[in-house]
Amino acid sequence: MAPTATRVANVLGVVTYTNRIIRGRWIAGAAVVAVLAGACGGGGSSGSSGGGGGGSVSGGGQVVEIDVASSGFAYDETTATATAGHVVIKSMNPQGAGHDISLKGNGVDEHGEVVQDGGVSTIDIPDLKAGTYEFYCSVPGHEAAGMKGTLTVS
Ligand SMILES: [Cu+2]
Repeated sequence: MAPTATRVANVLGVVTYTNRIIRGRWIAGAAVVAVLAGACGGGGSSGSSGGGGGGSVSGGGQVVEIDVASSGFAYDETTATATAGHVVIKSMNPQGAGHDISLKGNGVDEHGEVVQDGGVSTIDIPDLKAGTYEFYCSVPGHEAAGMKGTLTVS
């Protein structure tokens, strides 16, 4: 009886040990996935991007960020600038209410997708000419409520 009991105990011990290893690996794997997800997640909680200045992106085109304000019918800024050429305007909307980024003036009439909860509305204009444009939210009533600003392209 005693040897058998010992063997059972050993087997249980091995099983427990094995479980620990498997669980440990699983946790380590999950951690790696979480880190990767965080790395790819992008934006979101990266805080205010400051002046929202332009920058270039590998895909080509100057990126102008005009995020929606944390509340109300407004963007983070009422003015923005860009250099003539390929311009991509990105507007992250942190609100639960839907908004988009639209641009009009000088024959341009572009609308980004209506997004919410951290979604990004984007307008991609291959050849934006120098001039003064109005960026605004095209959801009915929002532009009239003040959700607009001026984009100066030079
Ligand atoms: Cu809006």
